[in-house]
Amino acid sequence: NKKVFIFDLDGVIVDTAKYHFLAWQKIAKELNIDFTLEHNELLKGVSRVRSLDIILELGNVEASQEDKDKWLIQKNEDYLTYLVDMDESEILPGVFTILKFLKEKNQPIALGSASKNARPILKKTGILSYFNVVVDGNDVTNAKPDPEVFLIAAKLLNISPENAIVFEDSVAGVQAANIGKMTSVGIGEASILHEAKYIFKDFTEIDTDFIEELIRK
Ligand code: G16
Ligand code: MG
Repeated sequence: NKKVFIFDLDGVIVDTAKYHFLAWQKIAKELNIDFTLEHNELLKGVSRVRSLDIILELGNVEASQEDKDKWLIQKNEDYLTYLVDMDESEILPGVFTILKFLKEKNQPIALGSASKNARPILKKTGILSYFNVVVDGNDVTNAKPDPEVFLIAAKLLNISPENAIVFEDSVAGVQAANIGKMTSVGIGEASILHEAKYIFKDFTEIDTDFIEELIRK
């Protein structure tokens, strides 16, 4: 059975969460909202629009659509300034090894991210060519834990969801994979990602035997 290996972006391939955090923190400061690294966990895997709503809820701030739109633009413009200097060195440890192994084995590779900035990030880090399809925040209407983003990726490659393996660092993303009847592989803390079928701290803990086993299954 042909498989597809679907990668989330932020927290799996690159650590852009730190840049999202810095950009959101500026908005929060302006609004006098206390926004900590701990709060930032709530935004992982969550869309830009929903992220702003979560921050406003934290500060009990009600805002007009006009203001929200302004902050969303401001946040993204600031976020983009952090991406300017991004290069291959920001690919998280162990990721290249697995991508190369999958390519050697002729396995389809997909990106399934909530971000609308996914393509420029893949280009800047030099790994866009590894991906057979890229499905991101521009292509979906329903955010994770809705499985839409992963289902579209599998469908584009003509592979049934049961034959899709999803690497995710967020709870919502793991749930999305499970709801979509895909094999979920959590990347991060076992205590947080316990709903995942398999869990690894990072890609350096995944060996090629494990990947081979997933291919054969
Ligand atoms: C990423 C991040 C989220 C971010 C979202 C939207 O998702 O984890 O924190 O809010 O993208 O990003 P943007 O503002 O660039 O559209 P993922 O799915 O790659 O982990
Ligand atoms: Mg993520």
